[in-house]
Amino acid sequence: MKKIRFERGLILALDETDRRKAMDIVNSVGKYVDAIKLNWPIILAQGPQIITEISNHFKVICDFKISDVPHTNSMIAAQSVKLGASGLIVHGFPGRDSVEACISGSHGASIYLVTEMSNPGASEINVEFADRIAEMAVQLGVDGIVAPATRPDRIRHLRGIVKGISILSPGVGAQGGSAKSAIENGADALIVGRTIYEAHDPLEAVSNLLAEIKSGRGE
Ligand code: NUP
Repeated sequence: MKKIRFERGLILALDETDRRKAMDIVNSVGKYVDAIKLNWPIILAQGPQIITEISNHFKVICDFKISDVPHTNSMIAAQSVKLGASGLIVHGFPGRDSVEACISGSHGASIYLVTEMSNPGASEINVEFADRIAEMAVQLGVDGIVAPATRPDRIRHLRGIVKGISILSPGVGAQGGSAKSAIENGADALIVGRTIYEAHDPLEAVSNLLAEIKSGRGE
């Protein structure tokens, strides 16, 4: 399977549950982003076939934060890929065996491990073991990690651990993070939802974000 490349540095988090609105946004901004990330809200609202429908035209990352025992993880990964996913977001905290099951179940799809979540509460417990998950990501040879744009200092720190694999950063805009700062601190791509799909003009929102990403990359 062809790996997802983050040339533009932007992933649309399509958490819009209204089918028409969601498809309008996909049709207008799809070609300007590197991938479209689908999470439980749209899957539960529209059914898993939405993965297939969108993946017929664009790269899809399924953000199911897969975090079960190995056997179940492997089945979730396989079913997601069968429906059309090119990438999967997986939790690292259940341990190496559970992540390895996602890798083998996904038949070459890209795997991104969540190191630490972008919400403030992640500081309670999650931050403590994020470095170990980042180390595991490197050891297992996954394609990247998910790290918080809300804490750019943590992106920079984790970048020091995961040289050579991608960092995807959610938390820009609605959660308070800055696009430019996340990129400057080592993110390869931003995961952005509400700032795009709730915008009066989603295409304009994408174009503003792409300009910030370019500036963060020093282009
Ligand atoms: O740590 C994470 N934070 C986060 O927001 C890991 C994630 N996968 N996400 C997802 O990114 C979240 O579930 C949502 O789909 C998207 C961010 O959306 P928004 O805050 O830009 O609307």
